[in-house]
Formats: sequence, C-alpha cells, structure tokens
Amino acid sequence: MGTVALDRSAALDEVTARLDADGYAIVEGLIPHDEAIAIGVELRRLLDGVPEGRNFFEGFHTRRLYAIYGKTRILDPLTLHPLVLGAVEHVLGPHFQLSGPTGIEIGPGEVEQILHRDEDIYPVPRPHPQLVINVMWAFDDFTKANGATRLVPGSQHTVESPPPDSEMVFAEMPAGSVMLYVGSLWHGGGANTTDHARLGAAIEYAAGWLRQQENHMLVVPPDVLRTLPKRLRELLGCNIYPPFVGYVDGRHPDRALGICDD
Ligand SMILES: O=C(O)CCC(=O)C(=O)O
Repeated sequence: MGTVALDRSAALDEVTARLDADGYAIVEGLIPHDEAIAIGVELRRLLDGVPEGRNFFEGFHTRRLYAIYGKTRILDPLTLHPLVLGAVEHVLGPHFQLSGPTGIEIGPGEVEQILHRDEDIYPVPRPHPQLVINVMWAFDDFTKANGATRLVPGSQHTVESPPPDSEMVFAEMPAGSVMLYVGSLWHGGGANTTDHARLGAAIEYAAGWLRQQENHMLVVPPDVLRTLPKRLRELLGCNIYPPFVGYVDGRHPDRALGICDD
C-alpha cells in the first residue's frame, strides 16, 4: 500500500476527506520547491550548533529546532497557510492554537522512531474529539530511505496500539509538500539509511483549551508579539478560549500588550 497524495490545486474538502478517512493527508508541492529549499537553508543556519537528540524519542542522530517563533519569521506564512488553517479548523473546531512546533532534521544513521500518537501527552480519557493535528512541511525530498514519516493509515480510529503486522506507509513527498496528520494517528519518524539529512518542520496545533506543549509566551518576547499579524499572535497564545480561558488580569492578552482596549 502506498500513500495517497493530492496536488497543490486540492480543495479543502479533498484534504479533509483524506484526513477523515486515513488520518493523514499529503498535498504535494504546496509551496514551490525553490522556496522550500531556501527555508531549509535558514532552518539549518539556526540548527547549526544544536546538538542531536537527548533520548530515544528525540533520536540520537536527529536535531530538533524548538522555540521557532522566537528565532525566525521564516515559517510564519506556512503557519498561516489558508489551506492548512482550514483543515486544522475542520479537525479541531474554530478555537485552536500552536502547540509544539518543531524543526526535525533526521540525520544519517538515525533509526526508526517508536510509533506514537501526538495526543498522548494529554491525559484525556477516550473516546474524545481530536485534540491535536500536526502539519509536517518538507524542506528536503522525503523518501523511505532518508527518514520519511511512517504512518499507520486508519489507526486514528483504534484505541489500542496497532498490531505489529499493521500496514504502514511512508510519507514520501518532494520538498515543498505538506503532510497533515491527526493527533490520534499512530506514526513515527523513519530510519535514515542515506548519507544526507532529511529536514522538515512539524507545525503542531492543539485545541484552544489545552496547555500548549511549548510555552510561546516565554519564547516570543512582547516587543516581537506586538509586531506579528493578529492571527499568528492568537495562535501563539494571545487569545481567549471562550468564555475566558487565557485572560491576563481579567482581560484579553492583547490589552496587556498595549495593542487593544478589549
Ligand atoms: O520527523 C518525523 O517524521 C516525525 C517525528 C515525530 O513524529 C515526532 O518526533 O513526534
């Protein structure tokens, strides 16, 4: 079994149909290849000096870029991509935020990451609505050999971990493509048997009432928050989950930033 990929002209309902059925959706070439390579150059500049992972989950031959929105503006447009935000809203409803966005460079010699569900960091009894969706942007061509993400299609419907003989697919896609996958889908990074690293950014979104995986309010200083587009500021946490989760001194966070009088 291979993956099903849509092309860049895909409509939102085609993407959400794939997410609902398989738990993931790939849109090939959503941004131009050259643009993806240029973003990769900037992320690798930021990864320079970042050590490889500290444990089996992070990967001992994998480098991760955390605190992205405090370090670069290069992923802002992708984070706000209308097709992505439409699909995120379909999965999480209207109130969502960024959770743990991470640049992930799987280096040569990396082994398969354990299969896991991104939502498992939250101790919420099942069944429950989707809590998380992750959006993996490719800045290199993702191949089975260089560590393309492994997915168990349809496993978002099962509570137990998938049996060892479950059908697995590899999210092979050219640089500039994007793969969305719901937080209940079993997946993991692939092994890299090549001599080149594979770089992507997993931009993770979560329901607006959850604690964000990374604390963006300490990552992005107020002076920078004030300069960001409102929608990005909201996604970083300057927002209210109705009726009043997330207030500062009883008011909208933008008021604390001196941006509005709400
Ligand atoms: O890099 C990948 O392909 C996936 C990594 C992943 O699932 C994770 O680190 O949680």
